[in-house]
Amino acid sequence: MQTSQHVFDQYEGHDVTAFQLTNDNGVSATILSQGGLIHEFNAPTADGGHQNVLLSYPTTADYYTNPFYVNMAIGTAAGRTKAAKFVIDGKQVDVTANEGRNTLHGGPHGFSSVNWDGQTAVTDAGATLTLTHHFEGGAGEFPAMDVTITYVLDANNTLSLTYTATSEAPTVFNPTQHVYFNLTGADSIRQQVLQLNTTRHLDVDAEKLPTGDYLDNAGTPFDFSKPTVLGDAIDGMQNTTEKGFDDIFEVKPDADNTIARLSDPDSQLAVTIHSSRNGLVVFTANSFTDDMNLTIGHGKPNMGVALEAQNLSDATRLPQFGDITLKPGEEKSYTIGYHLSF
Ligand code: FUC
Repeated sequence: MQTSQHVFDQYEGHDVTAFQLTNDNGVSATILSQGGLIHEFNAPTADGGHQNVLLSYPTTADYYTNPFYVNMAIGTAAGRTKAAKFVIDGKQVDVTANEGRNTLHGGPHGFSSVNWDGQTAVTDAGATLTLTHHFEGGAGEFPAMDVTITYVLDANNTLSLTYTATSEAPTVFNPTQHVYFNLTGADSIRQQVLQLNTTRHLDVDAEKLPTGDYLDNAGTPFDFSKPTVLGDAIDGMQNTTEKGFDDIFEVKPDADNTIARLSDPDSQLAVTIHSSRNGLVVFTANSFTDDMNLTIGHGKPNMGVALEAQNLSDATRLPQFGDITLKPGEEKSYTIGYHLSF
């Protein structure tokens, strides 16, 4: 187990630090202080090299030219908060809209927007990075919060991210990581295979806001109950506006919190996602375009698949989705694990 760090580059006038976590099996993860984004997650290959299972960009600024939050930490509220407001205990909090009249992924000053302080360590749990940030709050912002994200790469090839927060005023806390997987570096994930622990997904309106209704997956392209070739499922979505998935699945974590597994049939590579919460957004990068210069080439639809583990979004408006509140005096933590097998 080891950790290292170096100055990755500069972004908006400050240094961006790259923190690398490596285990004894040759698995490594590189996390940037800017946006808490996971720059690379590498599996060892038979020829002594490594395979990055995420989409990556060469520079920090490149990540921010892409509007789709590539690999970034997302919070305090993943997904869409309708009409840029939420109500807790009868009190309304107004925040800033950044997608039409709604607030997407924690708004313009969310977890993805800041340069986090970082500290590495090797502990019994594994190679560890702790990112911390104090969000100031203020008018149009989510209430002030202290947030820690702990990234641990363990001896069993699991990279786990634990988001912990406290706040002085009632707020919401529903973090995720917007990782885009592509297990092979091919220019599309159509050949890769996805299985989800889910029987239903959410009905959404024209603004992609959940209506509160659930839709059955069975008998539709949303049925990932068995390992399913993504290209086949995407073909079944060609009559939708997205021509692919940008959808919120209600997931049922099993005994070890497995909610999803993405695998490549040609190699032994697979990623299993663990989360104790009830939501997973699947976004098949339908809107990636040629002007995006990723490390594996120009952007194109279905170049990666974002698998965003979270609580079902906007749950203060739709309480049947569960509890995403964070109240003064409470500390809440959520963990997402990505287990690599190869
Ligand atoms: C997912 C989608 C959104 C958006 C974002 C970057 O969360 O639901 O539509 O594209 O990713």
